[in-house]
Formats: sequence, structure tokens, C-alpha cells
Amino acid sequence: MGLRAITGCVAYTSTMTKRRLTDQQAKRIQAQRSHSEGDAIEEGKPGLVIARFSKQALVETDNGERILCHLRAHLDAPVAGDEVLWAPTTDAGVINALITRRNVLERPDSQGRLRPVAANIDLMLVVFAPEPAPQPALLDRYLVAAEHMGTEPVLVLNKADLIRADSDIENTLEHFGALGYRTLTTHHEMTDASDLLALISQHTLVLVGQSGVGKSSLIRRLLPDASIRVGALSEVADKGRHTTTTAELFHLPGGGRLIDSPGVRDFGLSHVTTEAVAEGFREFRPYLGQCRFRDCQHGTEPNCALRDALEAGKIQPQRFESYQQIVAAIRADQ
Ligand SMILES: Nc1nc2c(ncn2[C@@H]2O[C@H](COP(=O)(O)OP(=O)(O)O)[C@@H](O)[C@H]2O)c(=O)[nH]1
Ligand SMILES: [Mg+2]
Ligand SMILES: [Zn+2]
Repeated sequence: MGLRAITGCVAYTSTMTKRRLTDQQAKRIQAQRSHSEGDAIEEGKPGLVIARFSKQALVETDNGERILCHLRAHLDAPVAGDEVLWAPTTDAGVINALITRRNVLERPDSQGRLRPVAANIDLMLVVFAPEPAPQPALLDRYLVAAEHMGTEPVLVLNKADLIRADSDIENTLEHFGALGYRTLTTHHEMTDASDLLALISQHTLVLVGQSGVGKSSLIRRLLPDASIRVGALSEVADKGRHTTTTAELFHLPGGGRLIDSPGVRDFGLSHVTTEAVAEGFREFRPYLGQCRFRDCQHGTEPNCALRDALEAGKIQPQRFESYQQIVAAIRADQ
């Protein structure tokens, strides 16, 4: 939904508790707008969330200004990539409404509760590198999360200058390519970033991957201007506390947006059903629903189509193992 389509509208009422605008409401807003072209903005102006800090969010206005806005207690906390309606206050601004998200990337906090990290994502760059050594099961978790949120993942082998002759990391990349995922290899001294830029185009991308794989460096490399690079953290006082905990959105000069996510150890899959996990392994899909038992858990049941495919070499053992690990973790959580 275009941000500019939602000006001049009432988008929130005080009776809406802990609730986002539904699609229905968003449509009403657009409908209202068509009747009231040119009316004064009542409940807020459109803005884009650049970063969220505990009780505030940095919002970019339509004309590119950045305003630190307070959050209202009854609204879901906005995150980088969210579209909001905000209004000026005497000191700064306040967010009045969160526009319905197209999708949201979530991960569990220290208490295991799912928290949003970034919203309205077109592509997820799953970044890995020779150092720190990739964890294939973690990469599979990112892929399941991407498939589940309806975002295309792209596998990025970064820090390629560190690939040693005896390394098999390029096979890892090829293995994902063989599953049908787009793949890319890059490193910090590569001056030609055209592959990356073509991929980004006008889209909103989020970068995920273990801490240290070079996500932030990759974003800095694509931002030619140091003033853009300074980013949102320069605008809040308590920097130390936020550096590693908040996702931040950067605009590329040619269009496109990159969201840097903090090092993600774990990924929120506890809300995903075990059936959806299987769907998240795209090469499993032809076999799903083909088992003898409709509720087959692909464990020790007879005539399991997934296990047959595994034995026939159509599914790689590594991927099946990742699947079992994720499902076991979800069951242990319940
Ligand atoms: N050799 C090499 N080092 C890199 C490359 N990209 C980043 N680094 C280094 O890897 C470390 C982690 O990078 P950073 O961007 O902070 O990773 P992040 O945690 O994923 O954001 C830093 O010391 C970078 O200088 C690269 O392409 N090649
Ligand atoms: Mg980083
Ligand atoms: Zn089965």
C-alpha cells in the first residue's frame, strides 16, 4: 500500500486497543481520502519508521525530515520499515497509527516472547561468510522464516576474500542455488556492486545473519555518503544501549532501502506450525500430502513420502535434519 495514498484521514480511535489497522480500515482510509481530497490532516501525516528505540521511534516524513516520535501505549510498537501516521507535538512528535503491515520479521526476546524486528520487507538477504563459520541449520531457519513471512530470501556469501582453497563454503552456496534460491557472492573490496544494486532495485531488503558476517559493512559499502551512514543512532542520546538491539533502515541513493538487523542468534519460529515448517523447505513441497497418513509427522510412520524422497536422494540429509531440529524445538516449546 502506498504511503502517499493515506494522507488526510482519521486512522485511529481511542477505542482501538493494541490493534493495528485492519486491511478493511486501511481501505476505508483510502476511500475517505478520495472524498476529502485536500482536507486538513487530522490524525496524522504519513511517515516511515527508520528505527525504534525503547520508548521512541525515529520517523522520516514525506519531505525527508526525521522526527523522534513518542509511542502511544495502546499501539503495537512500530519497527524499521513500518508506515505510520504521526503528528507534531510541542517537543517532537507522536505516532498515532500503525498502517497494516504487509509482513513482519519477528524474533524472540530474552523471555521467549516474539518481538517485531522489521516490517514490509520485499527481500531477505541471508548473509553468511567463511568467518564466523556458517551454521547450516541456522541458515535453514532463516529460510523457513522468510518463506513463512512471504518474503523471498536470497543467499549472500560475504567476505569471499577469506575463502580458503580447501573450503567447501562455495558448495554450500551452490547447494542453496540448486534448491532454487537466488545466490550472490561478494566481499568488501569488490568495487563493482552492480549485482547487489540490481537485486535491491527499488525494494526494501532486510539483512539477516550471524553477528560478524559483514552485514553492516555491506550496507556501508553501498552508501557513498558518510552523512547517510551516520544513521539513526546519532539522533538518540543513549547510543550504547541501542547499537546492538535495534534494526535500522537506510535509503540507497538510487532508490531501495536496506534494513540492518542486529545479530540474530535465534529466529522466531515458535509461532509457526510444524506443517508450515515443512512448507518452508521448498523442496519438500511436492511430497507433502503424499504420505499414507494425513497427519504424518514424517518420523517413523510407514509409507512416509518425505522419508521415501530422502532415501531416494531427492531430499538432502542435511536439510531433513534441519527440519527435524526445528520441529523438535517447536514441540519442546509447547
Ligand atoms: N575480510 C573481510 N572482512 C570483512 C568483510 N566485510 C566485513 N568484514 C569485517 O568483519 C567484521 C564484522 O563486520 P560487520 O559488518 O560488523 O558484521 P555484522 O555483525 O554482520 O554487521 C568487521 O571486522 C569487518 O571489518 C569482507 O568482505 N572481508
Ligand atoms: Mg552489524
Ligand atoms: Zn510423512
